[in-house]
Amino acid sequence: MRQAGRYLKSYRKMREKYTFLEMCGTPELSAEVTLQPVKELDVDAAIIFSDILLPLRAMGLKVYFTEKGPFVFGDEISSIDVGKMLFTSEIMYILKKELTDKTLIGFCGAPFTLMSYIIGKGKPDENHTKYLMYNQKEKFKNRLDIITDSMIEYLKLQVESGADMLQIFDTQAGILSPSDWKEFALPFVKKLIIPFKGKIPVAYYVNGMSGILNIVEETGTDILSIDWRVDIKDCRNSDKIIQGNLDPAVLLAEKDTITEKAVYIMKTMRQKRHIFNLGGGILPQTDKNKAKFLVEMVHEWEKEP
Ligand code: 1CP
Repeated sequence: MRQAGRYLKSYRKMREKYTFLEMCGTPELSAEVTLQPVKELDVDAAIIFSDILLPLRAMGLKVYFTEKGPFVFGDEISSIDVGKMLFTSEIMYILKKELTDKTLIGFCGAPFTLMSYIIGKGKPDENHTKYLMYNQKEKFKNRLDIITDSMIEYLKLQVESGADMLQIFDTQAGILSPSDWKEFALPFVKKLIIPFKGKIPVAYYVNGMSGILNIVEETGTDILSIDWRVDIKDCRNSDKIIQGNLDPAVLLAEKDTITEKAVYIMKTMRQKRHIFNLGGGILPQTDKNKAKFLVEMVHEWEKEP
């Protein structure tokens, strides 16, 4: 989850010189930022420095990142021109050379989440999204189809360029009722995952969906990445690999609290297939030393029989 970003001094220093888009679009810079948390924290995986909204620029939309957050303009979306995303390949080629014993994670936004960002012009608007979902159902689903097919192309590009694992972020799907999730999220996520089944591990990240963990299993994902609102013990019997789910805010606490909360997760998932991770993006005010402390503790714990 958002390993790079604003909590690292090295990142903030680079951000003084370049805009976020410059950093994402310049392979050498993006690769350098991707590597910062790997070098500084010794995490086991690197997620490429980009954003779920970036490929929308190759789909006929305008996307900007400002102090106030992202902005997305334009209503008509078209299928992705993957040629415009080739800088992503270049980033991955650079990273593959550097990351010999670490997993390289490629990613994209899930169709419903991207749709919410498009409708909200960069800031998801729950009610307006649902209004269009109910009142312009066919158009809504057509657009979800275009997004799904485009993200398949974009993920394929990342796999061809060396991704070891894929993560699909469905940060907004938690606003849906279980039946709406089944209609407006599930079929598209399923379709998105199918081309990669058995070829490369796919993680599906859900946020705020504790009530429907069982149906989320239907996506066909290999790894279910969960937020911190779920008690991880409720996932112990899942047939998926579980990824998560420490509350990122725990890293603002003292070390004994960090230890207590992390150990609960590790003890609960002992003997299970589990990837330790935060349940959401790391907070900008996080002290790097505490993040490092957590990584070291998890590594120590893994060594125990
Ligand atoms: O420096 C800055 O001002 C830019 C801040 C920033 C960063 C560091 C944004 C804008 N995006 C990112 C990078 C990013 N975003 C990565 C790359 C890996 C990394 O940094 O380590 C990834 C995987 C994302 C994914 C992303 N972007 C999600 C899904 C995951 C999640 O956090 O829920 C979402 C919803 C976004 C949208 C987005 N991008 C940026 C902002 C400010 C937002 C709005 C939502 C938010 O604040 O999280």
